[in-house]
Order: sequence, then C-alpha cells, then structure tokens
Amino acid sequence: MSAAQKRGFAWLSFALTAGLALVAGLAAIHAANADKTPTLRITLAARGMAFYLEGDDTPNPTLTIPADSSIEICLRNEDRGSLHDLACPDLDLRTMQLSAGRSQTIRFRTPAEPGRSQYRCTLHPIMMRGEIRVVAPSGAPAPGGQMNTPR
Ligand SMILES: [Cu+2]
Repeated sequence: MSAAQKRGFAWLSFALTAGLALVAGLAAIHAANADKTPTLRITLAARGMAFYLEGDDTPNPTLTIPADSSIEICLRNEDRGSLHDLACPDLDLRTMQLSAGRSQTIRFRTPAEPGRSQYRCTLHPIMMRGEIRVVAPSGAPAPGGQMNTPR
C-alpha cells in the first residue's frame, strides 16, 4: 500500500466512523425526544391522607387522561410522618413508598381503549383512592367504556 493509499484508507475509515457516530447520535436524540415528550403531565400531592391535583382542593380527584398517549405522573408526599405511594394495577402503575418531602415521576402509555380504573395508595387504600378515566383522544368519554382487563 502506498503512502497515498494509506492516507486515503485512513480518511475513509475516519469518515465511516464519524458517519456511523452521527447516525447513532441522531437516532439516540430521536428516541430520547419520543420518550421525553409526554402528551400529559399530572402532578399529584399526597397530604392529609388524600391525593390532590396541583392548585385544586378536591380530594382524590378523578384523573381524566387520553387513550393511547404518553403520560407522566409525578407524586409528591407532603404528609409529615406518613409514607404514601400511588398504584393502579389495571394500568400497571406503581410508585415507590415515598417519605415526606420525596417525589417520584412515573411514565406510562395509556391503553388504546377508553376505560375506567381505580388508583390508590396501597398503605391507605380506604382513604386514598380515586378514579382514572381513560377517554378517547378527542376528549369524548367512550359510551360505557370498560377497562380491557378481565375481572
Ligand atoms: Cu398513603
């Protein structure tokens, strides 16, 4: 191999490597954007043995979320001295048990079919419970929508 051929080979392999790195980088950015742009973000606070949406005094509110969408729920425990979590077995959601001042964000994809499920704190399931309504993306509730989980 001549010096010129060697230089050419070195340049070619550099260009190939750089090209592959660029493609991999773009793919990673694309994937990250797809994951990190939820359709809806919900912040729930746990306090006084109930869940509350930010800026709303309704205890254990119904959470209405669109079907077939990427959702992010952030649970924050504001109760001194009590652990709380958030679970919805139908939708396969569960946070850790959070001590006062801690929060956790969970991301999930809603089912394609509208329906209703219960959410609760597994430590205080009688006091801390509410409904999650998965609605058609248009916002129109499905007629008599049932969750697609056998009971
Ligand atoms: Cu609790």
